[in-house]
Order: sequence, then structure tokens, then C-alpha cells
Amino acid sequence: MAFISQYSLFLVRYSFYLRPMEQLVKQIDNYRKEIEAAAVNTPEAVEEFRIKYLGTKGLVKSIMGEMKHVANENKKAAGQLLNEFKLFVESKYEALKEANAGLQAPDAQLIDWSLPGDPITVGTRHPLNIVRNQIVAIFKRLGFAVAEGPEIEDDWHNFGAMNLPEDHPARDMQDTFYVNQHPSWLLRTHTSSVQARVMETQKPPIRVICPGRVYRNETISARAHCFFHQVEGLYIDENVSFADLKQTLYFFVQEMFGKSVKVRFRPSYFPFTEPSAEMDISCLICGGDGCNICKHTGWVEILGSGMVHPKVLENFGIDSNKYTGFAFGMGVERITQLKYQVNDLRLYSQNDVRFLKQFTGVV
Ligand code: 2NL
Repeated sequence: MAFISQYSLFLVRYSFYLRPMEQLVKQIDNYRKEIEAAAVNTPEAVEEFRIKYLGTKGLVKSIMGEMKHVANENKKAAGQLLNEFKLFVESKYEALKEANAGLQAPDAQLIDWSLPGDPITVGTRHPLNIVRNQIVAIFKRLGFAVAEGPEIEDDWHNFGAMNLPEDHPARDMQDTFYVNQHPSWLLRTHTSSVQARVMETQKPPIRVICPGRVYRNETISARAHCFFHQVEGLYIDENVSFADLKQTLYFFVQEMFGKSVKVRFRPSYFPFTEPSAEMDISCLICGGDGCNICKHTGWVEILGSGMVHPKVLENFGIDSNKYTGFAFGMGVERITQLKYQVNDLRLYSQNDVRFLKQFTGVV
């Protein structure tokens, strides 16, 4: 029996089909060339490649089956040949997979590399920052230092030290945002709180400018907002007079709006200054003749100012008999409105690029 079965196997093996080595070498060589030339440049094509060559019914599997048709004396060489071929296909597959990773199938072929690139759009400075920087730069030339402070303040730095009594209407919930969890904290309503902190830590002479965001509980409209920006200034030394105040602010206006601008001071009231004055400039639109912007008066208001109230100085242990000072405050939105004719406060915080782009190139 054993003989018969061995014999029949012999017949199947040798009489049915015997694979000459040269033919196998040639065939594998052709496959290599075919694989080398394959155009595989999408993730889908990589998958097709895998199925065609490495899948369960793929070429590598089927060529491995050829081993049984190789004569015994050639088996070692054929085994090596087929193994090398298998490794070649596998490494080719890995390389193709990596090269096509992340490529979206249709796009990969649709990219026209000769097209010019997308332009990099350059941003613009925010108009309020442009104007804030201009204001600060002018006062720096007069020897003012820049000071900054917290936006969340305590009652003392924002109101108490500034001579605003407990029952002052500005402290009212309607005007001031208080911090729920900490009722004696609030969002600063002016940057005077920063000057308060400067007076607390420095001795005269003091010459500072305080730019920053402030908050008031207002209903948002074209003319009012719940936050806006201020630049306040403070100058304390011996012999500082109202004439210094006037000349400093006149210099500022000329630098900011041009030499032909006229100014006028009107008496006013602030709890932290005495005497106090508001400053108007001749209307930039009509030159003083009268128009809608100046409501036909020829003048527009731009800031408030005054001599620092002696009580404010004494609150910080500054001898009001020896030292005097002037202070002023202006709204950056207001100055920007006059400079760039922005007539709706909401534009400043809506981030509409059509608005912002108009300031392209302005530094
Ligand atoms: C306005 C008016 C003003 C001040 C701000 C000030 C600061 C200290 C002492 C005294 Cl530390 N005064 N600041 C003085 C007068 C007016 O602002 O209309 N701001 C938009």
C-alpha cells in the first residue's frame, strides 16, 4: 500500500507539472517590474494594491503555492527567491501606505502644484489701539510714564480714594458692575483706580498716563456701551498749576488733530478735581462753521480735567499744601470717532472685518 501511494504521489508530482527554476525567476522578475511601475497615489489604490498582491487570494499567496511544483533540488533556492519577493512586496506596500497617508483620494490628484499660493491676509490694528498708541506716544514725549492696573477693583481704589462719597450715584448698581461672589469688588468704572495705585506706591513728582478698559452698566446702543476705553493722566509736583494743565492738553490736541485746531475750556464738576473743566476742540468736520457732528455749535467735547482735589492727595498721604496736581480723562472711542468718523460705538466690538479692514496699514 505504502508503495502504491508513494508511487501515485510521484506521478502527480512529476508527471503533472514541474516548474523549471529559470521560468520562476523570470516570472518573479516580471512581477517585480510590474509592482515597481504601479501608479499608486491614493489611499484607495493602496488598498487595491494590498488586496491584489498581499490578500488571501493575492499574488504572493498564489506564487507561494508554486513551491510544490519545484523540484526537490531547487526548493532551497526557490524558497529564498519567493521569500525575498514576499518581503519586497510587503515593504513596497508599507512605503505606499506611508506616502499616501492623509491624502484625500480625489484631491490628491486634483492639486495643481503650479497654481499661485493663497495670499496670507495681513491683519490690521484695532482702531482703538491705533488711537490709544497715538495718545500714549504724545504724552510720553512730555515725560509721562505709562501705568496699568487691574480691571477688577475694590471700592476704595475706584471710588473711596477718588472722593466719591458712599451715596454717590455712580456707585449705584445701575451704573457699576459688582462681583456677585464678592460684593466689595467691582469692574473699574474709570482708570483713576490705576492712578490711585500709583499714588499709593510712589512719591511725587508723579507723571503718569493710564490707558485701559473700563465698565459701566449701560444699555448697548450707538452711543453707549457696557465697556469702553479711557486714557487718564495725572501730574503731581510742587507748583503744578492750571496753566500747566491747559498748555499740556493744548499741546496734546495740536499733536493729535493738527496745528489749526482751536480749544476752549468750560467749567465743570468732578468729585476728584477742583476746579474742573471740560475741554472742547473746534469741529474737525466743518472747521467751526457748524454741522451735524458738532450739532451746529462749531465745538466738540473731547475730555474732562481739573486740579486734583486736595482730599484725593491727602488720601495718599501727599501734603496738599506742598504739592498740587492736575488730572484729566478722555474716552478713546470718542477721540477715534472724531479722528476716523466712526459713528456707532458697537462697531468697535463687533469684529466685522469690513470695518476693521478700513484700518489696513495704519500703525
Ligand atoms: C472724563 C473725565 C477725568 C480725572 C478724570 C483724576 C484722577 C485722579 C485724580 C483726579 Cl487720580 N482726577 N481723573 C480728572 C478729571 C476728569 O475724566 O470725562 N473722562 C472720560
